[in-house]
Amino acid sequence: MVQPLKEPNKISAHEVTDPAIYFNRRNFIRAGILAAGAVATGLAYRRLNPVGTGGVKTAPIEGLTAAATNGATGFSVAEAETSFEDITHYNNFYEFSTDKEGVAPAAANFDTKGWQVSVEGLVRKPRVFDLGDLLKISPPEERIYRMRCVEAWSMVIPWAGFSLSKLLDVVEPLGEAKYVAFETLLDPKRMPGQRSDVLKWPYVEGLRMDEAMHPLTLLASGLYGRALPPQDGAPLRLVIPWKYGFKGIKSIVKIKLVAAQPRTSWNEYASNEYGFYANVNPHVDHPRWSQATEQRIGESGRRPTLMFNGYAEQVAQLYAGMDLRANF
Ligand SMILES: Nc1nc2c(c(=O)[nH]1)N[C@H]1C(S)=C(S)[C@@H](COP(=O)(O)O)O[C@H]1N2
Ligand SMILES: [Mo]
Repeated sequence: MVQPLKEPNKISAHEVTDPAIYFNRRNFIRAGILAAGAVATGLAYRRLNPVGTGGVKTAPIEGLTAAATNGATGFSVAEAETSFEDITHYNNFYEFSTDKEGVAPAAANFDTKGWQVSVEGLVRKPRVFDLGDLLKISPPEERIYRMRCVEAWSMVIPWAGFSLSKLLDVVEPLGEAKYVAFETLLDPKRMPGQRSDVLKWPYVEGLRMDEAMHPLTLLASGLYGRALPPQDGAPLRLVIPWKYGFKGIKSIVKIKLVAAQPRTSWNEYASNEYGFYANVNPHVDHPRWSQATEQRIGESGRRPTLMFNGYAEQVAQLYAGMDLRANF
């Protein structure tokens, strides 16, 4: 979304570099490292030796296991994982920078000590969780999901976390709760991008209750077997793999169960371009670009975008009977 927000004369050279060219250059640089890594893939290896950490040092996540699927599918895609280097150096996180490569350096010293998350609203047991207590609700699982940004690039990311439903169960939602509203930290001292009015702060997002309770909806605290780096939304973010990336709100401090559809940041910014649902849909183009194909970061060429980002089998029934063109 960066380029459309800026005057042409404010776009720096690297922002207009085609992602394919940019990443092929970087792939070339790390080809040697990857060749060594390819013979020793797997959770244990990655946990100890994330490929190309690029100076990102976060704690390993203890007790990480594969998702307990109970026969359900979609928790792990069999597609090449995007490198740790790309996942942590090509970011959208406007609280730090609107420049994708500028986010990692701007967020490097983001301090999450003492982090708390308030879970409130239409629940029987509202509670302010210390992060450590929240993370004890359920064991961390590795979930390998596709991630499709509305800007038509994509990645495959091995997240760590557990289903949001586990947290919601703890606070006991009331029958009147129909939606869940999420908020990012508001603190312009620690998040310098909030001193600009590029978006209205804090960043807010929302889901319908059944979307929030879907087992694929992930409360993520890590990636590649380590705690989330700041640029990816430390210490806690949302990941909804069948929706455009902007629904995956980062650095969450508040989760509120509500009766009415909550406001969401990008919808408020441009409601004709970014809907509340934001389900990945190759048949509904963005007003200014096609959504039919995408650039998988680290690959050359484009691949077709899949309905619900390839998770139709798991989630299409949530939208049965809805007009997906009107509810985009
Ligand atoms: N608080 C907050 N959350 C955010 C964003 C943001 O700017 N601020 N950007 C969103 C967008 S547009 C995308 S594509 C993903 C990017 O996640 P990643 O940088 O970890 O790949 O985060 C989403 N969550
Ligand atoms: Mo995005």
